[in-house]
Amino acid sequence: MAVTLNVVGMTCSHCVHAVTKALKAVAGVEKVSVSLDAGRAQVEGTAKPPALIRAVEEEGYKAQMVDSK
Ligand SMILES: [Cu+2]
Repeated sequence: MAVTLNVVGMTCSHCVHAVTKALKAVAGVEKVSVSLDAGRAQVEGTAKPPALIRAVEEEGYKAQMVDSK
């Protein structure tokens, strides 16, 4: 499964790192790709979208799911 999240609030590479790390820590996540310019995070693996959104929000950013397949 691949989930694309819209992530609001990232302003620099540290934010990208924080979001990437938080998503990678979610059980079932295999691959994470975060784009600062696009404000998007792409996550591959078996983790459920709500768990991914929660992980991003715990870092202080806002996230919405834009695509899941
Ligand atoms: Cu930052």
